[in-house]
Amino acid sequence: MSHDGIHRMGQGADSPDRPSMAVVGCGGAGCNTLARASERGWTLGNHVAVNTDAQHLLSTRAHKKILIGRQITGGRGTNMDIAVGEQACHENRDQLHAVLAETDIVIILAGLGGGTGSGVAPVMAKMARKRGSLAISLSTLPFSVEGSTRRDNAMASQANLAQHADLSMVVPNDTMLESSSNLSLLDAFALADESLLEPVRLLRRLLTREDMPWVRTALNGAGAAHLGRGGSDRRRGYVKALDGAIASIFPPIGPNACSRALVMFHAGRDEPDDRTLFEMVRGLHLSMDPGARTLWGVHRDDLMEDRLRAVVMLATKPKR
Ligand SMILES: Nc1nc2c(ncn2[C@@H]2O[C@H](COP(=O)(O)OP(=O)(O)OP(=O)(O)O)[C@@H](O)[C@H]2O)c(=O)[nH]1
Ligand SMILES: [Mg+2]
Repeated sequence: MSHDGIHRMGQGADSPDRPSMAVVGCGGAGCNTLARASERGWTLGNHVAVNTDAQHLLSTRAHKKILIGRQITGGRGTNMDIAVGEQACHENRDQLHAVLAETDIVIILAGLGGGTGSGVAPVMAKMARKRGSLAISLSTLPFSVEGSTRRDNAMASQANLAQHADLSMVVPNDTMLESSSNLSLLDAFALADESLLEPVRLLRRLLTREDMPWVRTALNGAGAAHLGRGGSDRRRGYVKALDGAIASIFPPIGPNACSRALVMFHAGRDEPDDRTLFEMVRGLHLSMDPGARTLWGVHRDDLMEDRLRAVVMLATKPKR
């Protein structure tokens, strides 16, 4: 169903033809996020773990593991050196290229701040794009208390990702502490992992091959984007899920400054109905730039009962 720049994803098939997807965890945190998905039984595509740290790679879970930069790091990590992370990719270029072959969408996961994830994620994005895949990166920014080296690494990597990925989004770890200030570090990382994985899971559930031309046109070269997530239920009002997602968007931006939106709902089997969801999406669409493109879809599942989750990605006009 298409409607003045609005396209609904995941329509019309009981056993839809899915685009091929690779999910690449870069560095320790990226691999941990990916392993968490595997532990929960979520297959998001071909799970690829890439790290300079041999020990960590051994203990992680993925379909394919690639140790990079053994010659420069001796298999012991980069010790927070981005340049070493980048060099490590070049050492194992062929393996990295091979794992991206014939993949429609490459999702890149990393915790920015160290040397491996921050160095490797933008290189993977560049390689994926060069091969004709749509490259989407989702990464976390370090906690403020982690210090300036990690912050500077993250900022440099964030800029590189915005340049090389089709769509790049960041989630600040500090926001994990907003729900509860006495959260353990482990719990905070688990929440951070969830914030990266929810959009990937929904994308995986929704996208069909038929959607790909729309998705490519809308997202190709969109660059740095803004991610928000929200939830509600029947009692509080379904519209609050999308409003909450838009209010939580990082970095903060108003829809009126944007020309691209991707809205994914996770809803119960029967409600809210498609019409209600579409009206919510249309409201957002009409508040954006004239000529904006909006992609949306809903994944329904009995376990949601009368709850609704909304994930929103907004981007300004593509520059490339
Ligand atoms: N979500 C999540 N974030 C993590 C986890 N462990 C660390 N982080 C975050 O990710 C950032 C990068 O850390 P690592 O992934 O360990 O670093 P690396 O990319 O392996 O880089 P080097 O070890 O320096 O080569 C940290 O600064 C933390 O903010 C984790 O298990 N889950
Ligand atoms: Mg590491």
